[in-house]
Formats: sequence, structure tokens, C-alpha cells
Amino acid sequence: LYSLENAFNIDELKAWEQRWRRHAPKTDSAEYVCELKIDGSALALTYENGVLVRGATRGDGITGEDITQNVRTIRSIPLRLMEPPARVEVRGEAFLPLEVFQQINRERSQVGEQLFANPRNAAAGTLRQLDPRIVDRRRLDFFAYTLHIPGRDDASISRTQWEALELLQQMGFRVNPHRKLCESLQEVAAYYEYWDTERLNLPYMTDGVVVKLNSFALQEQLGFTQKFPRWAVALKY
Ligand code: 3BA
Repeated sequence: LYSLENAFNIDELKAWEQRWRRHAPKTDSAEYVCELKIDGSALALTYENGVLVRGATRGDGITGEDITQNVRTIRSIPLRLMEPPARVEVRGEAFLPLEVFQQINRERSQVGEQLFANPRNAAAGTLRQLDPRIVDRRRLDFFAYTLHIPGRDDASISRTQWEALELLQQMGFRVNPHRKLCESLQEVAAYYEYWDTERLNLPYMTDGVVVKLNSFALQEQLGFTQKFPRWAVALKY
């Protein structure tokens, strides 16, 4: 899995826009999809003939860790898909709702176990658990954000990230409802500022906004650096 380039303010967001535009100089207006950046563990799910056959974390970033049995306990991850292509890959973020995180730490303090520093560590620790029954009790949740069908041009499934998110939702995945399609960088900036305070009212932890160019054609034109896609940026709080 690729990682995301970080920006920490609107000036760095503008610099990111100037950089991607140098790689696609003929582009005038562009749409952006804003997604809340969920502070969890990135998961890659593989479905074969509609059946969930593998769930993996990023692990060391190269091989990934096979945690299929644990992933099967997450209620918002469908075990079967209706009318599926032969192979489907879905990526997203597994996370612990804040209330569950606090409950786990209360229980750990009662039995003298070391507390989890934050919900991300708790989610990652839970996914690495050897006993799926413990994972089951911890009520992990999952938001999907990438749909990929190997061997197929992604544009044959949907032409945009916005459509891909709708499709994931139709397939039965939980997709974060606070996504927004923006027509300008100014709208992206307003979304970022709005959620800076509003995110504190959400039942899960977020640490920024992920901004993605909506058009898959433009994404393909921009491609990747050694580490990240040029068509996305994490605007952090
Ligand atoms: N969107 C994390 N990467 C994300 C597909 C790209 C991406 C993320 C994202 C690369 C979130 C890096 C790890 C990774 C799948 C690679 C999000 C979030 N999009 N909404 C642009 O909510 N934390 N993380 N995950 N591929």
C-alpha cells in the first residue's frame, strides 16, 4: 500500500496543487473529494467470487500481515458480495469507536494491564490479537475508501473517486458519510476548517482530511512518486 503525503496548513495545500499541476499542465478546473482522515489501521480486503478470502494490514509496508480471521469479526465488513466480479480488492480504515477505546482502557486499568495510548494503537493491537474471540468482543469498525478490480481498468467500474465511494456503499460497505465533493481548493479549505472543530463531536478519532483528485483519468495522468500518489494529500490537524 502507498502512503500519503502530508500538508499541515492551507499554504502547503496550495503548494501541493501547484506541484500536481506541473505534472498535468493542461488541466484547468479540477474537482476534489474530501474525506475525513480516520485515525485507524489501513486494511486491504480481497474477495474471490464474492467471498472475503483475505484481510491484511500494511505490516512492514512490503508483505503485510494476514489477519483474515480477525477481519471476519468486523461487522461492517461484508463476508460475501452480491453479483461480484471474480476478484475485488477493497481498502479502507479499521478503527475503534472512542467509546469502545475508553471501555477497553478502563478494563485494562482494572486488571493492571498497560493502557493503549490512543485508538489507533488499540485498533492495531486488536488486529494483531491471536484470539479472534477477543477481537470479536472489541467491536472494531471499518470505513471503505478504495475499490480496485485487478486486471480491469479502474475507469471501467467508475470514472471518479466519488462514484467509487457510492459503489462501495451499494456493495454493502460502510463509507464515511461526511465526504464532500469540492469544486475548488477554496471549498477544500472551508471543509478543513469546518471539521477542525466539528470532528471533536464525532464518535471516532480523525487526524485530518484526505484530499483526492476526483477524476481517475487525471489520477492516472499524475501517477505516483516513490512513496505516494501525486493525486492525493493528507491535510493534517
Ligand atoms: N483515504 C487513508 N491512502 C486514504 C488511496 C490513498 C489513501 C490512505 C488513506 C493512497 C483515512 C495510506 C494507506 C493506504 C490504502 C494506502 C482515507 C484514509 N487514501 N480516507 C490515496 O481515512 N485514514 N492511507 N490505504 N492505500
